[in-house]
Amino acid sequence: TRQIVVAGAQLGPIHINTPRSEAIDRMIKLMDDAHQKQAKLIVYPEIAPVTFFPRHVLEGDELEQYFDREVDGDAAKSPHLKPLFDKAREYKMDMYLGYAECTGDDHVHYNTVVYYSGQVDKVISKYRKVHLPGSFEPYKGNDVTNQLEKRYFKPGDLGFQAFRAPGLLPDVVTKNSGAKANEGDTLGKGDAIVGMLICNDRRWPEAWREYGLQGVELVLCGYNTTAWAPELLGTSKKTSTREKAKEEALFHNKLSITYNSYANACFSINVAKCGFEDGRYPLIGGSCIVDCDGEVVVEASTEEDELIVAEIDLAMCRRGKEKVFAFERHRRTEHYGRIVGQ
Ligand code: CDT
Repeated sequence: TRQIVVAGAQLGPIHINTPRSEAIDRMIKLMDDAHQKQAKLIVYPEIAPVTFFPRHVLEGDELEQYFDREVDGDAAKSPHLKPLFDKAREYKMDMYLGYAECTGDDHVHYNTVVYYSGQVDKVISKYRKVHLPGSFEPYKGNDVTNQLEKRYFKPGDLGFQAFRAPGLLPDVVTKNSGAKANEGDTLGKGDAIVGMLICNDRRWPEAWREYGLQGVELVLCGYNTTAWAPELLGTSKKTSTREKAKEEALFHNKLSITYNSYANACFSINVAKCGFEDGRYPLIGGSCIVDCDGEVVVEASTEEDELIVAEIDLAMCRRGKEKVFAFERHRRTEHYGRIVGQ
């Protein structure tokens, strides 16, 4: 077996005026809980410690306050995030941490996540969101919900690089799931192959398949998904009320993560920031850990801070990777040209 306890740290609303330190305290409380439950990995939502600011029209310092420079646990570079790294180091816990990134000299903005390995005490991977939803120009009207990610971020430029999380699995592990992160790569005994997505990416099978083709065993994805924004989502007879629109948003979340986990024979940990931010903007919950057969193993039941935990066995991925989704035997790439614009 390749068993491991993993956790998703769903966050309830973070308002414009929620102090950053208060949000970090809440995140640490969830990490304490994860540690008590023996979790080796914790996944936080997209742009975790602040309100989902792309819904607002912002400029200058009002906008820049939400961005962090280099996030690697160094106090000088990202002081308010340091307590999370300190705690993860103490607990030897791996961490997926989403934040809004502003690069060094050229000041490019990305919607970013880093993977910190508590085993080697280092940020070992970074991913920048590729699929940015919404619009560049704000929607018109007084009571609209904007999603200005195309305005505030550049599309990610790092692609979908699966990576090996060293020593994430216990030492007793003897056999991997048949997965390889790269051509010719052999897994260390305790390594797991991990891929990272951010929110809207989870709706795109191409993103998952990029990881699937690298033998991914565990996909991590944080999200902020509006439950009601007709300007963004469009309307239909089925989504005429706020209640129905939210039901549909939850359904599409689950549809995306369950099918793509199945079709790539991998587990996934999907984590929301949710509830009503500023008492006005509803975000869906529905954080889930999904297994490699597409089944939900555990699901959040609130729209508040809530830890979901599961013991999963990455060896289960082997069946899908060797049978139904043995890509090298069954894919017919000669017919897939349109997908990459050939
Ligand atoms: N943050 C983010 O990417 N949100 C989008 C909003 C809905 S667009 C269908 C999402 O995909 O959840």
